[in-house]
Amino acid sequence: MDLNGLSDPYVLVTLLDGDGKSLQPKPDQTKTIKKTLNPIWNSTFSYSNESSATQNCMLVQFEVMDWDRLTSDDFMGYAQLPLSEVVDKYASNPDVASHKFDLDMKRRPE
Ligand SMILES: [Ca+2]
Repeated sequence: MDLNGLSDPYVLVTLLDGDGKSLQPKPDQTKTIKKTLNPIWNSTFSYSNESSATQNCMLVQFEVMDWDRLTSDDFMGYAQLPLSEVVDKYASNPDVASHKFDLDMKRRPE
């Protein structure tokens, strides 16, 4: 959080394997939303199911960062979504085009 009580959050999205290792050369990144504590990114990232990263993905990790102009960006928290939950939800409602997932943000790895 910045001195003004707000943050400039963006999210790094990373596909992880079963050991929690990144499957991408670098994470995907949302745009930065300046001076807010209630960001809405509305970002879309596409992953081909033919890529080895997608095929080996077990978790999708979302790391929320605070962009800072003069210092390195601050880590704010993270959440992980098991891909099995996504598959289960779509399998149980195949006619629904999109689904919502509730994610619990954590401050540090457990
Ligand atoms: Ca900041």
